Amino acid sequence: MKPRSLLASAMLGSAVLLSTSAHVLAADDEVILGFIVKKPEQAWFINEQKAATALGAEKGFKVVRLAGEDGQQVLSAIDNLNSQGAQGFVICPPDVRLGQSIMHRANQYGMKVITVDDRFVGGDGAPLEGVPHLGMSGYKIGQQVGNAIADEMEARGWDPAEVAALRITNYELPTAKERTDGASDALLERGFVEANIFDAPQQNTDTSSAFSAASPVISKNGDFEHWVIYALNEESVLGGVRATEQYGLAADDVIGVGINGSGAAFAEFSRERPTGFYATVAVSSTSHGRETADSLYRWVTEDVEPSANVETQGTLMTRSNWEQVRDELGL
Ligand code: FCA
Repeated sequence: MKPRSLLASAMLGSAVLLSTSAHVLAADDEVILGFIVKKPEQAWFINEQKAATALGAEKGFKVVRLAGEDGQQVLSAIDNLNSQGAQGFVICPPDVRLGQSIMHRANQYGMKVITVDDRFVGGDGAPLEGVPHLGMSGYKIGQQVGNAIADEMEARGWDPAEVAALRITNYELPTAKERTDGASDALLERGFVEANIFDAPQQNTDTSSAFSAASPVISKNGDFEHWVIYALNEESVLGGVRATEQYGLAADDVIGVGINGSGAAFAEFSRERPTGFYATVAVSSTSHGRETADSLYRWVTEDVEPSANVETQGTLMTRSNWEQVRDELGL
């Protein structure tokens, strides 16, 4: 460990950062926080990092935005943060099972860590204790998705016996499972036929992996004329919608409902003609970025321990209200 980091760690141990020794270390007094995300190209994560940076500009701390698309890249990002003198970082990890190794590296440097969106799990599959987290209330938001689909099926007068569901799954990620489970349960409560739900397991949480997972499932069940689509996020639902288009289904025959309410959904709602992407449950990525950065900042500077787990809520966003919801959520 570099002497500078040792010193920084020692300082972090004290509740008052601006202690008597602080004047000697003027350069180290600057608060520097990392914000590492698994998918730096996705609008959700771009906005989270942007919001954290904006808060830093307001409050006087620096945010270093980094990509962590796999374990190796995350560990290098942490090394990089240490060499810049960072006191901690917020992270949405590329794989929640990396929690222990990420914490090991962070602890070596005396850095504080908060997870956002995807929560670390330990060897037993349960959330890793001791790492504060802020994320969506997955099951509830999933139920909102299921109910929005059921409402729209009714509005279109579809007979549930003749509707197939494309459930794009990612069961290795607990927040993804909670969301699709919530949607399935709500749909079943509303009379959806369980045998008509078809799983398309995706390898990743993006549009292309969802498209690859969805295409064979749609062609294998070509007897169905009406499809509903849900997944952990709108990027994945968009992959499913693109697969129905490629198969030749019309927008009127598809009801896709996503989750996030990010630029990916805005672009879709801005198209001249409606597509099968009917709606999304929007959550404020701005608040996710701001709140986690703020908690970390207060933890580092005032020793205020963040809440163990904060769950955020969503609002249904459709082609007709998306601009209003976007503004309400500060997106
Ligand atoms: C996960 C998803 C993202 C976003 C976030 C809150 O990380 O992959 O798209 O929904 O949770």
